[in-house]
Amino acid sequence: MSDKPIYVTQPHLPPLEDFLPYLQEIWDRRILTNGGPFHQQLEKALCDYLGVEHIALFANGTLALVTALQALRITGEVITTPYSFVATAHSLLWNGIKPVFVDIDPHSLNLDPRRIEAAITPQTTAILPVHCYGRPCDVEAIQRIADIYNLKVIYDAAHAFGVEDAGGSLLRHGDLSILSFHATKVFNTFEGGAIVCPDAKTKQRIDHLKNFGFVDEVTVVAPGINGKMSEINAALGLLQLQRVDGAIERRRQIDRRYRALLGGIPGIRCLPDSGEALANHAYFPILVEDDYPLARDGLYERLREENIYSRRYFYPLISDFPMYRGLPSAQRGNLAVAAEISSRILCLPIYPDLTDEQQLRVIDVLRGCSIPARTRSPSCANVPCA
Ligand code: T4K
Repeated sequence: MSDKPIYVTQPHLPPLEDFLPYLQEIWDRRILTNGGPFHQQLEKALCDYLGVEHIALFANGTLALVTALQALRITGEVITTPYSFVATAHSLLWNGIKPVFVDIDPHSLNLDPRRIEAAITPQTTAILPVHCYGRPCDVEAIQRIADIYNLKVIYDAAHAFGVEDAGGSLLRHGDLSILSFHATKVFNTFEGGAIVCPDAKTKQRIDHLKNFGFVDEVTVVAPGINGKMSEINAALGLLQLQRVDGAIERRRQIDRRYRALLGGIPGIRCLPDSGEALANHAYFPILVEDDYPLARDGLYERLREENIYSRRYFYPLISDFPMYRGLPSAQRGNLAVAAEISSRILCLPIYPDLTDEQQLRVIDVLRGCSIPARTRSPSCANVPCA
């Protein structure tokens, strides 16, 4: 067992001394939250960086999702993917909305537009796709369907910070997009999130909804929640933004090296480029195929024995959790591609501070287990590879 653990990710942080002046300002000002100066500065800075019109900051991505659905007054049924983090579907239940799961595309691993129409009913009001791993959905096909059936589109873009397609920010698509700035994300503010929206009126409604529905001291227009990002998180965001390009560049190098060194291993399949003009390399998912000597869970365990904590994002499927599995759309027959991918997926460690040596440790385990039993090194001898 190697001594230092390697996790699937590790938050990128600035030097502590760089943060202290921001803290001093907060201490001096005594404005800690409720849309303070750092909150406003970060909203503006993120609009500039991401190339979008309006951003409303949130305490986390889940509150942003819950509020986005309320902002557009979504009710009834919403079409979504089972292949995501559970917060995607939970945001629907929090709003009393019925999730309708639709299978994913085997290449993009995102909601398959070819299957959406068959799931639309008179109760359907919106589509909630996820740009899974920051890989773009088929935004044009989804919008075409939304236009025909008069549906709203809210993108769960929790993984898609900074991703661009040929026309610019991926976040400009749909009616709204939400982001997560959780510790595990490409851009983190410890906890945090945002809604990206195209017009000032919607942004104003979202701002009311994230502050209990208050418009002024005596006027409450909706049963809003407390979803505001605090000044400490916003200040950290301002500092993180100065370093995020370097962080994404380092992720890109790690991604390239994985591809170069894993490419030749039979049974290990890296996902191909998904066509984005600018990727963020938020995750490094691989598929463990039948011709690899270990099944996915065997490889996951083998890595753990070496103190390497890969993650099975996203297994189990959301539709397999108890609060969803009774839904007709949650039945396995309806979600065959998602079930298959979920059983083979493994996300390898990728984060800016991952060293070349640490990455090699990961690659060595994958390589070691791919060698047929007779020729395997002693360190792999106890692995049931055959
Ligand atoms: N939509 C999608 C598609 C999402 O993926 C998410 C969140 C959301 C919506 C909701 O956004 P938020 O409300 O979270 O802003 C993690 C994150 O908690 C979650 O934010 C994320 N998706 C999900 C994909 O991953 P876990 O349960 O895997 O986290 P955890 O604590 O096991 O962390 C993973 C590894 O990261 C750890 O093994 C070690 C490392 N780590 C983690 C934390 C929290 C650190 O080194 N330091 C840390 O502070 O869910």
